[in-house]
Amino acid sequence: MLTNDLILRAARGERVERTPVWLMRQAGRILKEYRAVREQAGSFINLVTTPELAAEVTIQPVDILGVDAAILFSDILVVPEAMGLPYVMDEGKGPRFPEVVRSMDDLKRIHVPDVADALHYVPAAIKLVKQDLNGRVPLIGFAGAPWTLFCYMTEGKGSKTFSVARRSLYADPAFATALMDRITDTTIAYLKLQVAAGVDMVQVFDSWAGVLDAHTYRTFVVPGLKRICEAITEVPVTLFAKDAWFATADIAALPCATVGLDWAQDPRWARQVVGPDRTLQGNLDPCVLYADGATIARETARMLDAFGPQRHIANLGHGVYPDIPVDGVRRFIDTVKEHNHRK
Ligand code: 1CP
Repeated sequence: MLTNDLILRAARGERVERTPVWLMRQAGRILKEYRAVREQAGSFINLVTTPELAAEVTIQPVDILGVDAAILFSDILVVPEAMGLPYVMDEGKGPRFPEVVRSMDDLKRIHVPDVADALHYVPAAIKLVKQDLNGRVPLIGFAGAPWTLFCYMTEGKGSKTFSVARRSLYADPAFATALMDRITDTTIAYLKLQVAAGVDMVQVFDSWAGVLDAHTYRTFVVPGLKRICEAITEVPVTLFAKDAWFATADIAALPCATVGLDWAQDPRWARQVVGPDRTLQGNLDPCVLYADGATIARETARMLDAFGPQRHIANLGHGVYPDIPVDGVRRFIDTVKEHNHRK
């Protein structure tokens, strides 16, 4: 039994006494306590693959910040790794794939793995987190969306345009479809593994949705998201497609519980497009949290009023930046918890 199930109730469209709140990337570099465990782990990959340490940093924001949910500490890139494409983390630079997948021939190295074996450390961490949380708040599991993983697997690293990934959609559609299908199958199995281990809801991050046009997103990406939503029936699913305002209606048509919004989306416009039957999550500009406390409180209140008191999960419009002051984060969380909606 969960003592605080506000997020689950909000996701399911049940009444809540107040708006629940968590932050994307809350388990991470904003906390000095995270940086200490990260140092102890020696490397990012060691932290991700050591269940005791991953569990510890997952729970830190619940204890330190008072958020209404924990999110499993991991990374979206563990899925390509399990499929045969290991990543490396360059200190201070971010992740990179030494090898890439760009042709039918390369695809021979990529398989749909037995996730329980390849990603065994994930359910182990989930079980430890659930034990330690002891029902205080729900645990969110996650995966990268197939398109976002496709971007990293073809490009090999972050990019502003992901033009290698986009090029392959038009230059070699048979390869692109085959790779997307394999990623989607693996993602479904991976999310089901997380659910079986005990996560209470899941979020799918399509961080690079915004590099595609509306038609290509609808025809090439949405079918995979649909398969994921239809497969995960046990817990509420949140779809977060960043910079993809053009796809908001397509996403709202899928059987997901919650639609995540980046900060560029107008909450009232999104509500109109999405309709009344989905929960919205978001969407304060993370940069607001660099401001003084009064500004953070004012902007957060403005956002809360725009969404209204029900069917909303408060969050930022993207992950919290590593150098945002913890005091700003606290001010955001406390403002949500204390907010009285204008009747
Ligand atoms: O040394 C470090 O601490 C590295 C920083 C870091 C952290 C803390 C990375 C590298 N990943 C993570 C954890 C992480 N990644 C979480 C933890 C749970 C939480 O939210 O608190 C989550 C959900 C992710 C998901 C993730 N990884 C996304 C999707 C969300 C988003 O921000 O858009 C993406 C795109 C990644 C790839 C990735 N991993 C790390 C970096 C720096 C990046 C971006 C790479 C790039 O595009 O250049």
